[in-house]
Amino acid sequence: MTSKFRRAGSAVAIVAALGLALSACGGGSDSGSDGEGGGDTSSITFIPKNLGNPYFDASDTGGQKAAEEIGTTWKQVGPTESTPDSQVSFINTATQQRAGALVVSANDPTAIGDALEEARNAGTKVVTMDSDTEPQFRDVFVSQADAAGIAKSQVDLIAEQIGDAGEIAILSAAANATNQNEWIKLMEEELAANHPDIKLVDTVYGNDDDQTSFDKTAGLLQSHPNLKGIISPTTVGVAAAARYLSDSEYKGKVALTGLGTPNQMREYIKDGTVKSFALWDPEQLGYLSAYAADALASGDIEGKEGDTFEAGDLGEYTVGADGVIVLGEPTVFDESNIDDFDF
Ligand code: RAM
Repeated sequence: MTSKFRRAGSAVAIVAALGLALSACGGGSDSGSDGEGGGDTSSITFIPKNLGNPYFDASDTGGQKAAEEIGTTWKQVGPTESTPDSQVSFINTATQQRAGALVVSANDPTAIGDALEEARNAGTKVVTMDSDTEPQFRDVFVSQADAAGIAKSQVDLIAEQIGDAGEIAILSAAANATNQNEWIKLMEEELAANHPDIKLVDTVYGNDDDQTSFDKTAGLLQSHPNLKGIISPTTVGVAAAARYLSDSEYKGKVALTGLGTPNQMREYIKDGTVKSFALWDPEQLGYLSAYAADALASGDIEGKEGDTFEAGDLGEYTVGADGVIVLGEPTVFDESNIDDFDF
């Protein structure tokens, strides 16, 4: 921890403590409603793509932990559906409440741009995490891992499972999601460059909704009788697809991989529906995002390339080109290690 950071951190803690004493109520977290916490200029508001996704609940836990360490407040609010502008009203409320910083996983690269601009004009710092907006709308983007590395690992996993040949499909999240669309573009490039015998026959969107993703899986299997594998680069999609496959004639015949949480995928690894999948730690992503948000809100960093800040247990991070901060490398989960993880 730099001394500069320590000073900023304790100032934030004092402001937060005063805020709590004045309002004589517990700080915000996890309610899913906007609350009335107004005017705590060190507070951090987390707006995931949608509520009810264990992935974002894990990020919320990490953010909350970091906020406690820092001595500020953190709360999660957000829409029930991951549609392009469903986050706008939550951003506007946080702006009116003069939140110190927003941490947002964007459902669309531009639809929330005006609302974020207003927030920043009012002095609220903006961190995108997990799924970015266009760079002009935020101060920094906390990225889970290098996008090309994620895409390559998804393609490598399916190639390994289907003998590097045959038809595959992608079951994605929302059609406009910045993160999934970037990974899909890079997966297509990777397939074209290194896997000439794999044919991507369809890409469908489950909107990070369990039932929609389940139904889209059924649709893919019906429309493509020769399908050999599915890649689902969304924790909601891959779990729903695994549930469908595990109880169908396709179990063990159609391969499935993607980005999933070990807790949601464990039973499908154990029952043989899924051989391997990947992810980073979403709790760490929330934790790092909260530290980045606080470093911006306290004036410790501006979000410029080369700025450094301390992120608690994770150590020091440096802001890279275009304001991007990268958490680390994804992990591949299979039968041999799935029980070592709990998120
Ligand atoms: C879902 C969301 C999130 C994505 C993960 C892999 O939870 O779409 O944005 O990063 O999957």
